[in-house]
Amino acid sequence: MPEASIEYINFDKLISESISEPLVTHIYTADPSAHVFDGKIYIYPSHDVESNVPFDDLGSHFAMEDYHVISMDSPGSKTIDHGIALHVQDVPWAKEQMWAPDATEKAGTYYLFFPAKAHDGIFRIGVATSSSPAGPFTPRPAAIQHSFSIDPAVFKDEDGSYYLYFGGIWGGQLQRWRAGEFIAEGEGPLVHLPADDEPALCPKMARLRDDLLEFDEAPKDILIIDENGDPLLAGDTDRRFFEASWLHKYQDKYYFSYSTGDTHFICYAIGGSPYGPFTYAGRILNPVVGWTSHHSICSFEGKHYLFYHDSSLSKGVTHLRSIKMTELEYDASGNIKTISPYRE
Ligand code: FUB
Repeated sequence: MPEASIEYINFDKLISESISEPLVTHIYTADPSAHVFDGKIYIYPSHDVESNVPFDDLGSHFAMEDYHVISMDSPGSKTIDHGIALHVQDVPWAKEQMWAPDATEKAGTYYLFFPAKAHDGIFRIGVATSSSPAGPFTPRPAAIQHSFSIDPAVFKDEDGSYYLYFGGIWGGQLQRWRAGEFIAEGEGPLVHLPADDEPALCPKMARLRDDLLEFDEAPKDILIIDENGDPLLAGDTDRRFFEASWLHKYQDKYYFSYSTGDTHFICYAIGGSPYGPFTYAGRILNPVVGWTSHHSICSFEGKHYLFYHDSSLSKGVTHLRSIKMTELEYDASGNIKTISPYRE
């Protein structure tokens, strides 16, 4: 496990071998969701903090309380921290654990989608709005109806439809929703997971209502299939979905990308519709220092960028991460070239 192997890593060497630097160093940030608004890059990350909560497989040590928005005029330029954009204390339905957010824009209003644990201990997804991409954001009084689990990612299609992708297993609680309602009993993240030879749990998606404040349909499974058309199995931990959904379009195809969690890859799958199915296509990012891996993909002036995080700045502390970016390339067939985050 990464925690146990930390003592064997030479962090100074690793930092010098990183292909990119942290985008901000005055705070810890993670889970970067990047978009271009008004010609600038806006990044919506988690804001990592020291929690003194012991490490566990539910991610209880990720005890974040607020969000900051980071912007930059262009890749490589100075980053600006716009301060607190939303705090858990201002969200009536949320109790704790402000995990990976995302944002979008419609008709001059900016929408921040974020997961948090509600007062009953169940993860839900909320929306907050602002007239500025930098916030501050005003939260809705209640979470999105019928929302659950974590890691919302919003995708605007060319026809003007908006879709929300979400879900995460283990601490993200997706395994507790297998029967369509939350299974409260059973401690630990592994209790309700499928067996290794059963289909893996699917990420979820739903089209958003015109006002982007609620789902317009019941959340659906996103099927990730292998080269034979069969669903990836739960035991296929190098390829199956764990958390950190992202959707982008390239050359008229839909690319669904995600983290494999306990095997630490960012992978992707390609489909012909925002609803999938998506055929597994390969790895985008090899493992980073730290347990989690989370990303987004954003284009700026004709180039494509991978936004990701690692724990090299904190010298391996799992819950103290730093956002980074690097160029992402496609080959002539539309496959993404795998990125290694440290030079060999
Ligand atoms: O930042 C908390 C959680 O860690 C995110 O929701 C996951 O995607 C993982 O990065």
